[in-house]
Amino acid sequence: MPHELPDLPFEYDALQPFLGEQTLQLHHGRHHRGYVDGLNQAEEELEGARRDDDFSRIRALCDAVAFNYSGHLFHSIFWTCMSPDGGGEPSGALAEQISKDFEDFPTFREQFLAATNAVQGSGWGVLGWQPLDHKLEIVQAEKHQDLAQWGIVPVMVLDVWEHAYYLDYQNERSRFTEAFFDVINWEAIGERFEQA
Ligand code: MN3
Repeated sequence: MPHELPDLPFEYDALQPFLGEQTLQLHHGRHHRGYVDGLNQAEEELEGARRDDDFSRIRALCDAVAFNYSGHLFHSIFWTCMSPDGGGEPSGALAEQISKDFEDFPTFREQFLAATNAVQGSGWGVLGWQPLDHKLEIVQAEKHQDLAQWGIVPVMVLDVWEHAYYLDYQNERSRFTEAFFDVINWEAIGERFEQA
């Protein structure tokens, strides 16, 4: 069953001035689509490898699945982390857990921004739930999958590949990541946290 590109939960021009229409069109329609296509292709090739009993390309195929699956998953979550009606602070169970694991919301915000701004090259800032310890953790991902911590369920992700912000912010990554908090969809993130 091939993977499909999910629709954005808002129109391409809905997040202005945080992100322009062109940025979202390219990001969703080309970049995210590229990961979906790459994942489908890699899975098709794996099926062929099993059929032909030829695993000579297994290393490249495992790499392609890890990269493209993680890219598809993170983008699918990323779109739901933003809303034209977003902003403010989390509430309910998520707010309580953030206070427990990060002292308070301003400290959490500061650590998340610091970690995300410091991603080396292309990658993501990730807030995830670690079920082994029952706590929230902030981690970095390089590309889509490197530096990952096993077991973590991503709850909130922020894309800091240059394609995510360059048209609107040029090289000012930290201006983009701070503005992300103006459109952040705490309701959807809170629901994902409770599911995790
Ligand atoms: Mn991206």
